[in-house]
Amino acid sequence: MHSKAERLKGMKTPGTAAAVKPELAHRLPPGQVWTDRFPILHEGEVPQYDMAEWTLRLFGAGLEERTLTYAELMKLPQTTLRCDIHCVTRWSKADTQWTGVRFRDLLEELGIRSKAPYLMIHADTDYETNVPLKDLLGDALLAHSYNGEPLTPKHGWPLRLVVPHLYFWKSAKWIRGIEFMTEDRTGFWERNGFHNTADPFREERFSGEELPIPEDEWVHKDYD
Ligand SMILES: Nc1nc2c(c(=O)[nH]1)N[C@H]1C(S)=C(S)[C@@H](COP(=O)(O)O)O[C@H]1N2
Ligand SMILES: [Mo]
Repeated sequence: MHSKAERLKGMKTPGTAAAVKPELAHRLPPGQVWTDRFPILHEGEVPQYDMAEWTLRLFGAGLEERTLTYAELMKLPQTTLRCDIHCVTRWSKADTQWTGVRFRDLLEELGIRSKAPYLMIHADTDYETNVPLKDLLGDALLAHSYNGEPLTPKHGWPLRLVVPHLYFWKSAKWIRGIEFMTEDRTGFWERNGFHNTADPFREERFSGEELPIPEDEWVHKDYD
């Protein structure tokens, strides 16, 4: 029988002494391994910003377009979130800590009552990912800090989304716009073979055929 679990058991993960953490076993989704490092993954270049020009745009079905400056965002209620993160390339990282504005607090503070059930998160550089509204009304955070320090440019400074219960490609770095939609539309990875809903505990990695991503691909990426 084809068994992903069997193959993973025998897998070597160079440089990741933290791969086995028995006390955290119940928090590790199927097919994942823990890492203590912080891999850096994205398409395209790390963007550079003039913060005097930077804005976050909210638009789409059921709301008048709104534009927030960074200063305005920083004045909103701030929340620190501690969570595990899970990348589809099979690394998971436990107890990461993010600070920023909860998505639901943003809606509340801006008086946005749109019931549009789907959102498209627009990000640099030419990245977008779709997330249902219901997945953003819990812990999801628009984060500007990691472990109490401003995000590094490579990890999404000045602002990234963190949706802890979905695979990490939904947590767009360098976000610039949030679009409310009456119907679902697919984002970048969702159009390119990744699963639309992306629940790591249901192992919703791919939408059709498995993509040929080597199981240790992430080990060879850039890290912090
Ligand atoms: N703007 C943007 N955000 C992105 C990506 C991207 O290519 N562009 N990649 C996603 C993927 S696949 C992952 S795993 C995480 C990685 O975040 P990290 O580099 O901080 O670990 O960012 C996500 N957010
Ligand atoms: Mo990813």
